Amino acid sequence: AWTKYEFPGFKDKDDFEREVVRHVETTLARSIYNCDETAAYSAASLTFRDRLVKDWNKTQQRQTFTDSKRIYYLSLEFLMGRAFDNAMLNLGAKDVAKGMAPLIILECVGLNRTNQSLEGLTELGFRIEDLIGQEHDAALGNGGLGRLAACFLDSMASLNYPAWGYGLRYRYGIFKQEIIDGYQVEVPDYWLDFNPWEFPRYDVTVDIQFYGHVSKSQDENGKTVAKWEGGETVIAVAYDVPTPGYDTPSTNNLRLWSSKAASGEFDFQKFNNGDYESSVADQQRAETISAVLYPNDNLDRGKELRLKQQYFWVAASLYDIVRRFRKSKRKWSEFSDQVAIQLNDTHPTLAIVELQRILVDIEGLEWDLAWGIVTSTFGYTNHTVLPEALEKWPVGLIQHLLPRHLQIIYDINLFFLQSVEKQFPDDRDMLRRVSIIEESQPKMIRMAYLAVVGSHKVNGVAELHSDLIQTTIFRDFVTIFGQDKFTNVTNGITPRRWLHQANPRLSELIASKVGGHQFLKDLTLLNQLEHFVDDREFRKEWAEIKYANKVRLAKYIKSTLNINVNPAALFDVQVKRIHEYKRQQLNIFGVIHRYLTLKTMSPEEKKKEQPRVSIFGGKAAPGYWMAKQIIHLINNVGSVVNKDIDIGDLLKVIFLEDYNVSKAEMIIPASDLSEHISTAGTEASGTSNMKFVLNGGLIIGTCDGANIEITREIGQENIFLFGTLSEDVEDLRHAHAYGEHFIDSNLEKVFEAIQGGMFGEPNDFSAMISAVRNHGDYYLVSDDFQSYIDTHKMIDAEYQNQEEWISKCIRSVARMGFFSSDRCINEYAEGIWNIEPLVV
Ligand code: DL6
Repeated sequence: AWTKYEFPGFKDKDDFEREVVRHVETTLARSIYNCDETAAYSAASLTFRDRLVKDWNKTQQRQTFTDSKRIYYLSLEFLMGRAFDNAMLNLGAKDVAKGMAPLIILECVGLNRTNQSLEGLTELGFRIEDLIGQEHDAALGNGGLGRLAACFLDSMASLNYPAWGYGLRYRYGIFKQEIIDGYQVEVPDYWLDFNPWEFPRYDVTVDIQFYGHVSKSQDENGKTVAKWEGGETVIAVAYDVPTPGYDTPSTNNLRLWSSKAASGEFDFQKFNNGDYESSVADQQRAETISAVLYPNDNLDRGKELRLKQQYFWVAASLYDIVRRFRKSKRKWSEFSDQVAIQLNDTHPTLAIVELQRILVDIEGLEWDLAWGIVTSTFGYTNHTVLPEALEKWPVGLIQHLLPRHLQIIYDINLFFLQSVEKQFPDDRDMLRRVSIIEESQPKMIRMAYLAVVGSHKVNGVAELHSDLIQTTIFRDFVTIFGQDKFTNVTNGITPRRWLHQANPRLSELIASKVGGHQFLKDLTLLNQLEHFVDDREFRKEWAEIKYANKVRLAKYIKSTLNINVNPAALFDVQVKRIHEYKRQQLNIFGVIHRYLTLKTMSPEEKKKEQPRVSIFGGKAAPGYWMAKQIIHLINNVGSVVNKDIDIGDLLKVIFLEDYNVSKAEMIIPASDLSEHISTAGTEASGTSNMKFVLNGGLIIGTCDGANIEITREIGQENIFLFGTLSEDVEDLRHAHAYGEHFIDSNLEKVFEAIQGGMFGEPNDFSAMISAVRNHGDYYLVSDDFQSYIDTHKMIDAEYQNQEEWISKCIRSVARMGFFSSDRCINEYAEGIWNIEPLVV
């Protein structure tokens, strides 16, 4: 039975409005006569925040008093997006905010609410949507990995799990993307001008040590004691962000660390000597650590500052976790009964080494006892098998930056290899293969291996991906540790943000059919929608909502790009990071093929064609040249196609600038079809595929990542699958390299058009074509091209039967219950963290 949590927020609308006005006047020190949208947003946020903080305090107190086990989620990225709307919805209090604006305006113009008709004044007021639009996205992440962490925070709070997130408070999140003359240009994203959602904790600081040396001595019992001395110290300052659950008072904490110089503001001696620049240099150097998010997705660049970020963050977080544990006065052997730490990819792997250091060097525990505590505390989630994304750090760099940690890593490796040697005395090569230290030039630390050795559970993020890690990169480790250590937790998304917030009309329509909003807490309740698939009226309402969402996106396209798109056309969307493995190049080649085909058609033939809008969005890592060329080609194709009067509404090609979470909330509900077309075996999971289907769009996809499980759940008649299977990928790559490489005539025609200059300077795109033609076509574009365009042809035909199309969409949504991040978090809680909910 589900009883709705009554948010003890505001007595009524007036109560809320009074507080908003108070915040305008006192907190913001603005006159009510000078209240613009930014001020109204700020005051409304602060008003909600006041309530949120009460729940937050209660949650934290309850967790402390009950001394319950907590999960600590360590992620270098939290792609939170906006907090205001989310807070209102999770608290179930959005309705009180809707009428807020007129009051402020009434006061501004000196009118009394009671004697004026509101109708006449509403247009003077603020729309809640506009206030929501004032908020800067908290974009502390690159893509899927960071957004997953944000969905997990939502689910952990909603399910009442005592959980803390730990991350870095970057001053600059992921860069803003501008498109200038078709090229991506990066602009810094300074997002902290006014952020009501964080609380600086100037009293919660940790000294973080770097560099220095290690001295060893004997204690009174003759035991060798290592001491890490010297070097430099940087201070970590905590900033806390409350993360509210949906329909529960549980409000967890996300603690983000900011770096600050240990030596005060700046060096006065240098300052007094007139050496102004270097007087602030130390301060700046320290602050640089948390200054900027590395903008690489699925790509490891091995920069020293990145390693510094990683250690700074894990050392501060572990200090905090251990400090909390110490307060409980429990024995160290009970540590993992109280603490579970999940490593979101290998970025926090140094936490394993740091905890071992704390236990052995500082607490004086025996190595084996300490190591037992460490391994039972950590779980590691792998998010990629791409070789270029697997983190490795040069031994020399770690030696320089973290000399004691390097010794510990060597010891961990030694004891591990000794046990492997015992287990497999006849397999000498095994030691080389699984060693945490890669014997290359220079020697490298393989962080994924360290994470596997130091954790009790290792999971992939979709079934295929979890199988792949067990049969490829971690194959030997499965042999060594046994199957039980390896598991799968298929990713999920929070339906609160990705349906209720992003698509409120659809959420309400669904609620009206499935017995209210409970489905937002138990997504499997969506299955009741199956009963309404044949209900004409319901299908009509469903279609109207989709159309309205498309109209909204069309207006946005018009306002930003000055291009008219027809909302009745099929909206075909690919929004995600730009990467060759995600194959936006396959998509744009397909679009060019469509354009060339349309150009050969007679007016009668054209009339039968399904109009399309191909919509792209996504950022390329600034140093990823090929990805940037893909963006350039998409824009160039758009500028030719969009003004071709022979083509008109039959095809439009749109590149939406600066794709981020807020834009996703607008784009995803407007999609008819979305593209999840990675080369099989390369996309660990994908989560936008889930968001698109949940919003009543169909998908075209390869047999990759979570597409496979989506197919299993919604039925293969409701998804458009094409392309090579993962088990055939290696053979095809081999064939390209050593056999004959066949490129079919349709793809050749596309290449000829590009090389003939139809879309601008051909040389700009010769590397992209060459990658397919002459360099082994690693991503199998040529192999999959024909089936890709055939599938699109089939889609065009199916789209024409709108009744059937809508039925497919409804059926798919009805079957998406599995993909809630709540299910996913329950699996982690039970199978990895061994943790229980704690109701506040
Ligand atoms: O698990 C979240 C997300 C998956 O959905 C994507 O398929 C995968 O590419 C992404 N992985 C990464 C790995 N990057 N690093 N470092 O972002 O994880």
